[in-house]
Amino acid sequence: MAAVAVATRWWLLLMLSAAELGVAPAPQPPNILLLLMDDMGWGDLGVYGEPSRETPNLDQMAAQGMLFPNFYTANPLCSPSRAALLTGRLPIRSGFYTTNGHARNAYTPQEIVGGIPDSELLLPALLKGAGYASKIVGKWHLGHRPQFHPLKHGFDEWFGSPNCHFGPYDNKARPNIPVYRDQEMVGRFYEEFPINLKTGEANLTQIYLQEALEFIQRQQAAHRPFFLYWAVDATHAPVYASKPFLGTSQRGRYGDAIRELDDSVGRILRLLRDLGIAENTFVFFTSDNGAALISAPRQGGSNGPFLCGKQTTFEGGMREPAIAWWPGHIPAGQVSHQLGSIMDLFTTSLSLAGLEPPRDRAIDGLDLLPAMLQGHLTDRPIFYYRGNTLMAVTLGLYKAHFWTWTNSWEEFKQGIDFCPGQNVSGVTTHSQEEHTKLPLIFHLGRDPGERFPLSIASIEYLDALRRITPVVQQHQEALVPGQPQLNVCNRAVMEQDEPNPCGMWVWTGWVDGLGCSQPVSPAPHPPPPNPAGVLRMDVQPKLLP
Ligand SMILES: [Ca+2]
Repeated sequence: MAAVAVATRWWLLLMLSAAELGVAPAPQPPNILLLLMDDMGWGDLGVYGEPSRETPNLDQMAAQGMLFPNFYTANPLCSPSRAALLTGRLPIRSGFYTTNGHARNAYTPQEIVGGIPDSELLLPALLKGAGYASKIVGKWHLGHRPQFHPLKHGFDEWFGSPNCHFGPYDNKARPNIPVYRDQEMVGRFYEEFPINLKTGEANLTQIYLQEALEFIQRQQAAHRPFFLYWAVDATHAPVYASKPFLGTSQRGRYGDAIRELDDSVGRILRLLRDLGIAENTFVFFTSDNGAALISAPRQGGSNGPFLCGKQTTFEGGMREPAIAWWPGHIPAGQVSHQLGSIMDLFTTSLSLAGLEPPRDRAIDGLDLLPAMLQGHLTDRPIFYYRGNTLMAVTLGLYKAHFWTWTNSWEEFKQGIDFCPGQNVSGVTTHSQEEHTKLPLIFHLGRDPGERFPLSIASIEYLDALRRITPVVQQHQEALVPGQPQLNVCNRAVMEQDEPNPCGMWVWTGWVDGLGCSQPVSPAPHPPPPNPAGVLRMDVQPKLLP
């Protein structure tokens, strides 16, 4: 990998040559700014048709750049999606999945033992090879234990949190979520970083904005290329906004959060222009998974015409808003119908830096620069996973479901609904339905809402199946799953100020409405001895088969 990096550091060679000759250095590679929203849906932006028209800055960003209406995440949940963005690899390759249940989503709650493996190469670590300074602002979600933190995986700076802003907790059985500056914990949500659940007021987006602006200014002054990963979470329930934005949206509190994020993006882009570095800064805006309809409409967004939302592998869970902006390079006001993936941001960023992706592993991301700069379209499949189960694939306009499932009847009866108002018989099923022999196939052009499966007796179905089958076979035959990282929970790994006197606990149940490995009840006292210090969650999830 290092050899590849050296060989392709064209701009660095130019700079060195220029220095030897005593002339002005060649231009730097472009700065890279990835704006990742949390649970924001495809239909939440004015430019995507949201009727309230409350995202003027994002709409303008699209008008000055390129819109990708067919852009996908790699998993309908935060942690695996973010792992995919930073590694360029499907979560099943990087180990960001669980095998505790079939087709089971998993993320990194406070008691997760695993995290991003050292063997994974993350984008900031690779960009370092091209001289980039890297910062993450906001939510990490790739493991909260120290060995998994951003600064151990290539970032130079971090301001934010390893977990979601759930809470408040009692700080006894469960601590509030910590907030870090680099390696140092500087406070916790609901304490030093308050979130008022009653009013929805929190200043976090403003803090994250200032962190971004300050970093950009500092790197520009140092004439150093930068990678800024702005991973804000105001649109993840509990949604929040700062006082000036509260009550300003026609959409309620979720809209307030969107309006503040939109305003922040506008301020970031304005700063790039004011500093004269807009033409040397590539900016990409997207979201980590579809809107959480389980929280809608008060605390969740819109997936536009698409079916269901977060947690599902229907379009509403996986298709994301996406805008590329690079004045002077990406032509303004364009729409690309390239099937894009969040994993492409990895490969595209390396390409921008003059680097090639690692060759010692499978990389799923494509370089989107040909699509952005020359309008080239590349045929590629989009794979939809839950856990280690391949649920569906899209090729061209055809989407084939090998498994359909939303959530269990048990959850559904408790009022947990990933597809409110969108029941499609035989499609939004509450038992896991296998279609591996004869997949349910939809034409997303005629039927973006996945309501009308093609007849299996039709020529169109057979033609689509003939195209899809070899692509899936090739993918599955070549696939080498990573060691699953999200199988094991242990309460003792939570970030307490004091060592946890309870020691190890075996947890026997799950709350899975959030898709997390959330233990709910301790085993009978006393906990069994566990000299290894790690307990395996070998109990099948209570609510998900
Ligand atoms: Ca999310």
